[in-house]
Amino acid sequence: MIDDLTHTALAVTKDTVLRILNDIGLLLELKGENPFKSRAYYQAARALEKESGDIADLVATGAISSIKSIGPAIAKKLTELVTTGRLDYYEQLKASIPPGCIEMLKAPGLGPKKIHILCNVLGIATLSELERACRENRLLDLPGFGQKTQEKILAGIEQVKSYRDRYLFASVAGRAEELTGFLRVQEGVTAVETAGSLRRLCETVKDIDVVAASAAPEILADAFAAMPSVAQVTAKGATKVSVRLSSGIAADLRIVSPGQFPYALHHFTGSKDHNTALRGRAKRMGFKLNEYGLFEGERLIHCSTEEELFGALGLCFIPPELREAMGEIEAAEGSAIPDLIDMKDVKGLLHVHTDMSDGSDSLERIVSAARAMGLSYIGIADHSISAAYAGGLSEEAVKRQHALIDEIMARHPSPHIFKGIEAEILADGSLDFSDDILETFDFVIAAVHSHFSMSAEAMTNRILTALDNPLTAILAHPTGRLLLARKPYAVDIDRVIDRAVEHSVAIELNANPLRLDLDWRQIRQALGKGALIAINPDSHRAADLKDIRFGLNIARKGWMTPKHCLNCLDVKEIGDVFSRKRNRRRKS
Ligand code: DGT
Ligand code: CA
Repeated sequence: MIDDLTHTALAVTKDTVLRILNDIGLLLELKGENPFKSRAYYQAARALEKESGDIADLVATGAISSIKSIGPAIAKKLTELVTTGRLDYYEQLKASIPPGCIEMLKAPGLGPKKIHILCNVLGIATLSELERACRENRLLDLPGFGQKTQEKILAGIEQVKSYRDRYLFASVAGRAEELTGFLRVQEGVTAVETAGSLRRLCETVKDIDVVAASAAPEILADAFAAMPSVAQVTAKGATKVSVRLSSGIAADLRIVSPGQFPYALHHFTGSKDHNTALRGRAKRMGFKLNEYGLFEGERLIHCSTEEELFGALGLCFIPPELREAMGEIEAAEGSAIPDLIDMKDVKGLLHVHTDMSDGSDSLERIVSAARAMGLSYIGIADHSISAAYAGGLSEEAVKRQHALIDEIMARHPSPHIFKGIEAEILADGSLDFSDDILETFDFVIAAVHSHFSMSAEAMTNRILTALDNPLTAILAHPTGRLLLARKPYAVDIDRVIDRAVEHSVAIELNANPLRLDLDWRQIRQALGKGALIAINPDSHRAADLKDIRFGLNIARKGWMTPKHCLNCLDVKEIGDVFSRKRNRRRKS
């Protein structure tokens, strides 16, 4: 979505160029320009996405001009963007549209054409003006709008409002690391850690919390406030500095003395409910716990690490990601904190797209990326025939892909390539390929990508039917949510989990940082019922195999250990799991 791109001297990446091309297309649509104009930008983005060369090289050699679908005018703009880090045309275009109209794009049910009408016919320029117009039924007289559209828009506005001021973990984590890296090397600093929801590996965060210990707090406060990435200093005292970064997110730095660090780090890591529970425990033991220390009367109980702090309270260390007041204190009391899953436990990755459907890298490239990651297997799962929007594979294409996989495996036995498919769950719960075709795959992932607005009962039955198919090995992104963008569809997840357990279908934890679906709270619930979870990258580029780390964060938040995870099985074990599915079909 259109973002504030504050240009720096940093090299412009291909992703940024693609995003800006798509943004220009959208902005032109918002302005009500000739559709040919916006289409030219969308087409240029698609063409560039398929190019494997480095964007800077394409521009430097002039090869950018010979790419089909990139005409001279767009090539010139791309050259300006890549060589100067800024595109004047884009900046002017953004400035010519009220920010409120751009924000409206985030509301489901509102596309650029409708927003253009609302802004130009009704003169609406902000989300709250639009909300008022809906409540006053002023949309009903507009061409192409009706009662239903108006209701949908209102629901969309509610959603945008509820997501305002939160950020995806993945879009903030890198910035927080830069920030702590900067603070660590400042004079007098003895310790720096991120805290808050970011340290707890939450899927979205409101801000960046950092705790630092320093013998020279004033110097550190000044250095933090003067960082080049700071757009505004919102509060500045001796122990706390609050800023807004130029990317829009707020960051809070708490500065404490080295002796206070473990207590402050624990306090500002939270969660609030965990803190409340731990303070209650301390009180029952005759202590007082706060951000300044653990006290017995006036006496400070000395702890030099968080481990020692937990130890003083009779507990083993609680990893930050578990501090959600969901039984972690009781578990730590009995030394029953699980040995949480880690990247070293992951043997392979499933649910990987190639350029045969809507991925952008070839099978071979993906396989080499998997090899470089040290994986012992990879499970290709492109879209199936009825996913026309995503270049779903025809039966013919499936045969070609299988032949290609056989050929690659003959040349390189490792990593092993499992032949999979992400089959569409149709509205009636059947899968879109016949079982005879599905049986030609090693594994079948069943996925809902359509008819999201069914009733909970209908959606649940639809998914249960798909789980009843003896060939279904994995249920993809079980609730369909897109973080900060789309709510889960209505579904009785308890019944879905029960049925998945009954038929030994693994439930996906989709590692795409926008999805992270199944939610960690529900993962915990699913583990309690004996579910097996597949942590899948759902990658559309070789580089996105690394998204697995976002899935692992959430898996840990859901108390997962390697034994709960399908892709912690070794190649032989997972091959046997898949074979059992096919045998079950033959018997059924
Ligand atoms: P967020 O920012 O909404 O993503 O979530 P958090 O958990 O980072 O919340 P935030 O930034 O408001 O506060 C950071 C931590 O500081 C929080 O997890 C626990 C601690 N904290 C803040 N305010 C309070 C409070 O009023 N009481 C207690 N016990 N702890 C607090
Ligand atoms: Ca926070």
